[in-house]
Amino acid sequence: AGAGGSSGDSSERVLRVLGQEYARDNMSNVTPAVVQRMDADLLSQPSHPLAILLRHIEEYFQQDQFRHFGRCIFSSHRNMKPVVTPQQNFDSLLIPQDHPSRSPSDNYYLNKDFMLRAHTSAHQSELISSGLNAFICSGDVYRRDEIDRSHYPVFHQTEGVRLFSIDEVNKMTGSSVFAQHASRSPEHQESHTITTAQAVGRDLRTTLSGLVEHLFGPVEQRWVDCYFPFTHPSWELEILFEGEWLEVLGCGVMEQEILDAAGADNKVGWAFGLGLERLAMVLFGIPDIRLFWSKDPRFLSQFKHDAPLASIKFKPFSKYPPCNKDISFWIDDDAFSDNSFTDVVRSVAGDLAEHVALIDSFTHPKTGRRSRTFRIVYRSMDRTVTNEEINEIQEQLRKTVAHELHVELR
Ligand code: FA5
Ligand code: MG
Repeated sequence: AGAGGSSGDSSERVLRVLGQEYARDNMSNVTPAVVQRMDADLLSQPSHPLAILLRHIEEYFQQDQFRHFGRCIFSSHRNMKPVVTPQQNFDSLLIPQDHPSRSPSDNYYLNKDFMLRAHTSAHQSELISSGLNAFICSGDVYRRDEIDRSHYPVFHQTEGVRLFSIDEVNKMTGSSVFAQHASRSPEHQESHTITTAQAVGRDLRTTLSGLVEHLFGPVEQRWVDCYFPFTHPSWELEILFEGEWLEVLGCGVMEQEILDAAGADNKVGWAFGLGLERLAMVLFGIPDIRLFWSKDPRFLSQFKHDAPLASIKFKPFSKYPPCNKDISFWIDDDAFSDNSFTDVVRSVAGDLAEHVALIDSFTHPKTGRRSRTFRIVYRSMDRTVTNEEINEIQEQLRKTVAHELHVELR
């Protein structure tokens, strides 16, 4: 079954993804349900809410404040291929060899050499190497994850990068850019002076607060210190929405080592990555992430490509009743991960699976076998499901789980 994966029909020796063939190996864990989503190209459908949001983001970066003698500073990229190498997704970003984010239980690998990008940061290095100083880069990203209203194995990100030359930083700070023999502190990297790090960080936060205001109008925001292997210092931006603080993006001052390796050793820069679904859910009041994949006209007709942003508010259609089913099993395979189970649920139940909750988990004190009980909430977005059809799906799920994940049903 590969690395805890449910690889669909794993008797096929090659995987076909976007017209290319990839030889399967023991890292392959991409599922047909995910590959099928790769043609959707939601960002290119003019009236899709994600496309509307992205257009407004792109529009912000074309405003006068981001022009130099009338020319846009930021170029916009939407066509970078989602199949990348682990080198692009991890190594180029200084993510250590043993970092947990590389695990096959969190990522979709085509084989040991290729994977579906887990973030748009995978393209930072190549775009900088190509000579760009400022860009945004948007596309679909893929992660093996839990199933609930805000998680889907495919979502979309926009990456932003801006580099500054030594002259530009000098103009902002009036002092030198690079530090000699300094050590890293919470405020700056070893090769940056503190004034450089502060000026770049300030420009980053001003740019992003401006973006949020461009999209939302006045809204309460706060910056939270955080950690990424590819930026330092790093922050997350949270916005207050209906009484709750929501994380919408991660960002920071780019690690100089990344710029050096990409041939921009005489520049400093910032980068950010934001989740388009999260922003769109908040901005338009969309309650469930599955709706972005809906073909239901009651959903799609509510979004008009030329409507002013502030006028777009989703009116949910009535919710249909859920149907809950539990499944319990003993695990006999060390490679089992909870995400390998949720992948099987996605493959068998498709978008009828609204939520998967781990409701019980224990290890038998004598045999050492692990046990899991999951509750699956089935619900359709556009009709009432019958107990009969869900029983059939649940039966299929039990068979597939037993067969592919090497578990013993209880
Ligand atoms: C990253 O992906 C970093 N690459 C962001 C970054 C870029 C940091 C450049 C610094 C410099 P993170 O995993 O936190 O970080 O995801 C970034 C954003 O994507 C989150 O803030 C959130 O808005 C969105 N996001 C993350 N996971 C999901 C998910 N499962 N479903 C929907 N949106 C998600
Ligand atoms: Mg995060």
